[in-house]
Amino acid sequence: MKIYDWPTGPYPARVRITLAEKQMLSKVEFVRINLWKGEHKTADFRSKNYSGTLPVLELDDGTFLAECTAITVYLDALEGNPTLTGRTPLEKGVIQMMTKRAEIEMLDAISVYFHHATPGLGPKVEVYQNREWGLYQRDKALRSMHYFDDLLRKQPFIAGEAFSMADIAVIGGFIFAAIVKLPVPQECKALLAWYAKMQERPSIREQLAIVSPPH
Ligand code: GTS
Repeated sequence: MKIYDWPTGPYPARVRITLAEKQMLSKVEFVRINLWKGEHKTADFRSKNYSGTLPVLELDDGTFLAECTAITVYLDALEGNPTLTGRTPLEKGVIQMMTKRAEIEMLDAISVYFHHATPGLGPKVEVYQNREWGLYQRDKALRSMHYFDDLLRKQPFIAGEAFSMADIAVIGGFIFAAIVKLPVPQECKALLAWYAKMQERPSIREQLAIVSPPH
């Protein structure tokens, strides 16, 4: 298998955390696509992923799977513990719901802020920007941090009682928040305590070191 990847990107980090959790990192060849040079917007790359985003998983039979959630569902079904997408129908449903919520409310919102209200990937890549939309999404992301904080006052993980793909999606939000310098408010104590606890997992600690190496 191949993963089209960018080492410091929050979304590719989600899939690398998944691979690490499932002890599958060594089974994958990583192919670097330089986001800052716009390599993800070329016709060749779009033939692999119409949306022109990373990561993309290429299977040995030539199938391309894009979207972190879809890739995670696929990898989770392949093998190994822990299960990241749930065992029972209800667990599966809740994890999908919370992953989507983490994306819509936090990670994707921060991404929109980055691409629209900051220089983003630079003028060659950011061909359309709408600053007002970006700032609106930044505020939405900040509100979501309070939502996740409230949630984590009542339960240990984003989707309930067990670590899952939804936790990894919120970790992606933290990674992007650090890139755009949007600190999680100090009053979000449960969210910050959860983040500290997440870093006890080697998969997350190691990937955080790659996305934001110590200076
Ligand atoms: N919904 C997609 C997913 O879940 O995979 C979003 C993927 C995405 O936005 N990836 C980023 C990207 O390709 C990579 S990174 O920001 O994490 O590095 N962004 C480039 C762009 O131009 O949007």
